[in-house]
Amino acid sequence: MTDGGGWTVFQRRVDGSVDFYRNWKSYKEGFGELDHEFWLGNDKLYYLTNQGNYTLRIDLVDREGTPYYAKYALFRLNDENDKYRLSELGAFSGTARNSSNGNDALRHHMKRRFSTHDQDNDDHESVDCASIRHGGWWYGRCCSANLNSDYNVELITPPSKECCGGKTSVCWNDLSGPDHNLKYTEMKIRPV
Ligand SMILES: [Ca+2]
Repeated sequence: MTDGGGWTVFQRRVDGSVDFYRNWKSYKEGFGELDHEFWLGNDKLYYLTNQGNYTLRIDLVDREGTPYYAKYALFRLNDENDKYRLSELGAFSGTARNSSNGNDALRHHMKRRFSTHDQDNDDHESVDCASIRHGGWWYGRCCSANLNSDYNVELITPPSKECCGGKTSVCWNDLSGPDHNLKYTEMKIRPV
């Protein structure tokens, strides 16, 4: 019932009980448990986000317990032929951004195609981002947010431009605090 309700949740990380380091077919079809940790599936996300215009909301809690959210006025995926490209990401509102320069971590991933360890569709020629960052995602070179990486609530410092200082963890750069490592995430959509 966050923010007026009516949201369809398509991703959640809570405790690391579900392995997110999975192949293309698994991300295509979805995995996990809907009332716990899961990925709804790229085919469903494509179908849902092309029925009309959808808003994306992402709720995050860092390892210290500080909550953040990111909201995007528009969110859309292309189909499998275009590797589930993140084709639309509208204007940002929320708290999950760098307070000094206004950057939000998902912006780097706009227009990127989805990659898994068995399908390198990223924009990094010399590196297989999904393999080194452990998880399916819309990688560019490689990521400034990665909510499908390994669940890992150790303190990871210092943060760098690359997600979580190059370690594998559920991460979102451009938070106001020093720690970009997350212990809770939820991604959800709602018709505009
Ligand atoms: Ca690559």
